[in-house]
Amino acid sequence: MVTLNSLKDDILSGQRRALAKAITLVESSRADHQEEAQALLTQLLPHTGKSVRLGFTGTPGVGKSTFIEAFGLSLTAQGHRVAVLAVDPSSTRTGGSILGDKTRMERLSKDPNAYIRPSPSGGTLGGVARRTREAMLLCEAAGYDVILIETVGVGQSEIAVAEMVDMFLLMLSPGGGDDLQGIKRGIMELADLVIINKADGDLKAAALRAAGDYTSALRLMRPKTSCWTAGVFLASALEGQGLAQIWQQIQLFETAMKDSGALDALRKTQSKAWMWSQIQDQLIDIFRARDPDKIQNMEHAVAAGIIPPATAARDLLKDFLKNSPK
Ligand SMILES: Nc1nc2c(ncn2[C@@H]2O[C@H](COP(=O)(O)OP(=O)(O)O)[C@@H](O)[C@H]2O)c(=O)[nH]1
Ligand SMILES: [Mg+2]
Repeated sequence: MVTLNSLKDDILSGQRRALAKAITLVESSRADHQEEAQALLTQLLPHTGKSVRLGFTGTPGVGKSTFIEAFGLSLTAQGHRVAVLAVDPSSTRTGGSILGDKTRMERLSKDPNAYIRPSPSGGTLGGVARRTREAMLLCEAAGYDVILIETVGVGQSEIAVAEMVDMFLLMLSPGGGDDLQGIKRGIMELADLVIINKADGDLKAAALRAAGDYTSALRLMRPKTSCWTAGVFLASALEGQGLAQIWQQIQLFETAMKDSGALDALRKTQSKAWMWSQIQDQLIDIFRARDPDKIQNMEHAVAAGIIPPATAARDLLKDFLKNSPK
């Protein structure tokens, strides 16, 4: 495949258009595109893995996009190449994703050393996460050394992002609704770093108080890894405050994780988990497509309380396996 080979070379030489084309391929649901995308990823795999992978989460409005833009600009100014991706399972082709709202990242999107890709749209969270993860690998192959992934603060997408990055950063606002009780404990436990954003103007005093509260809360939690303790840092994305300190923390984290072997172990675990989630997703797709009428009937019967769910599942599985070539 000549075209695939030249696409590969163009990506490796850092051409944005080739990168965009490859991401489009990865995002396509067409079977032949998927085939090509997987072949391309296999070829590029040796050139991936060299970036710092960062996930940002927090309730909508906390300032993730503003922060990522300011942070991204500060990194490109230091000579880094920054890719910004998103996981937003709620985004649709017409509605646009959180990052589709380009007004907030206008400056970064004009930066030749930054590449911004909105969330893939449509489909299940699993599908959106796969496409983002593969886009991340393509960005790495294209030479981006810092990957920033923004997640919308709803449901499972945070966990999906936490499972594809090295470091998970939780952004909170000083008070403003997401107080201690409002934050899901589970998300707090996933955080490697907590950022209290909007520590500026009238909110500064509240931010300082919040930092104290969250620091105490973090102390009560089990550390994710033995080589790192999550801390709380203040920032103002709007004024560009705190960015340097947070970047320093990220570097300390990466060093600690690398030196202890924890980063390598984490990425291995993530890759294996990734394979299994793909098997799960694809099996379910095949399963659903096999006998949609029977599945629908079973769903009705289960909903109507005629057949127990577990019995229906066993029945459908038995049928499926009977009709599957060994
Ligand atoms: N005062 C203040 N406002 C901010 C800061 N960061 C973001 N904002 C504002 O908060 C709003 C939401 O920001 P946005 O980045 O879209 O939040 P996201 O939904 O988490 O991506 C916008 O009006 C921003 O201007 C900050 O550091 N200080
Ligand atoms: Mg946003």
